[in-house]
Amino acid sequence: MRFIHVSDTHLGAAPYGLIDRERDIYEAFKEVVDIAIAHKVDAVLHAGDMFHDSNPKAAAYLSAFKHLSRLRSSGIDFYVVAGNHETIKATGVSPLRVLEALDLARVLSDSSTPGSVVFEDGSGLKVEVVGFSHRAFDRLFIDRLSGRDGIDARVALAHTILCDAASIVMKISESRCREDISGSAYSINIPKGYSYIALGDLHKNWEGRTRYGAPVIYPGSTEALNVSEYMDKRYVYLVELDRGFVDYRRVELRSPRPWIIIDAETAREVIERLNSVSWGVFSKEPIVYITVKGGLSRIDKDRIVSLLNSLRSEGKILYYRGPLTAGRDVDSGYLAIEPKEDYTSVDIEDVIKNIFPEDASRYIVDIVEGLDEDGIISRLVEDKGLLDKLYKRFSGVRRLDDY
Ligand SMILES: [Mn+2]
Repeated sequence: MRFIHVSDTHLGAAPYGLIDRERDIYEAFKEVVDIAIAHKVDAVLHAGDMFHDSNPKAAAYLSAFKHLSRLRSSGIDFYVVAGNHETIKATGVSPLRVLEALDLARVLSDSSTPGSVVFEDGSGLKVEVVGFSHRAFDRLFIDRLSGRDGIDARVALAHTILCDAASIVMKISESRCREDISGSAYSINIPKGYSYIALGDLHKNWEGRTRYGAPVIYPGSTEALNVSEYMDKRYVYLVELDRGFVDYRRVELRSPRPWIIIDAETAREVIERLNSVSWGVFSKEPIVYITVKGGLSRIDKDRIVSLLNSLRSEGKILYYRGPLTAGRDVDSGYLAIEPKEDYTSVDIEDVIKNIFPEDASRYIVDIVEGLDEDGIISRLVEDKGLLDKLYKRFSGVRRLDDY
């Protein structure tokens, strides 16, 4: 079986609020589908955050419909798990289910339950793909596979943060990750039985192994949504599976927007670097991101900005962030000319986990997200101990009619 592993396409995102950047996102998704068709794969495995939002805009749906239809006409299956971005908030229907209803995708998991499918390729090889949405991620570490018979190979498809990867890629401390995510969220804790672990959620490329030697792979997002996600190249993985055999390699994407990152000591250095760029090498106008150590005078700032503005009006660069005109620049000796982060979404689960006792937060997350799969509300009503805890937590809060 041959498949493409991709993650975090974030259809519908418009980094920095720019329409050109939204187009970049769709172009990257188109390229992923082009690659899958060119390599004549059996399937595409998407590890989540296919959409940027749980209520995607029309253009995002259009991109998904258009390119998934091309996969379908080429006889290529599309399997996906839900990431945190597309997870159901109130309606209980993830946008991925719309794709499934149109027979364009198979959603393996978009709740707290994992799900799996058995794929049989032309040679009779049976591969089970076990999917874990970001709400089912903890099940990835539980040593209990489906127990189906006659399976030749298993692949895990999961949207989750592993602390060994995050501490390197996102520079989050391991202890903080263990507290925030899970103490067992490590490559080495992924159980035996998988030939390949296809992950999503980290927007940068990372490769690890389970203690049994299976590759644990984050391809990274198909576009950088902000400067912290910058990599000079972006990838999908081409994976070949057979009985007792796995081979995988990175396929570089050509469409992602280039960046010029300048980390300079002085204004003069910034200007020299900008003047020495060979603009002809770029297939798209780059985004410029500049930091200057040592502070800048107003004149130097004006000089840099006027150069950037002329580069932009000549169509050589797409975007830069205007300089800070006040604040910590000169005092701290550090000025950042940086794009404003557009990434302001708040994970409701994080908020709830901070407010409620741990065992209660699980119920409340589900209720807030409009799910009642396991009869949560009726269990909550019956669970006297839990209600007591909630009551204690809020007994200090004045009721509305006390005012
Ligand atoms: Mn993501």
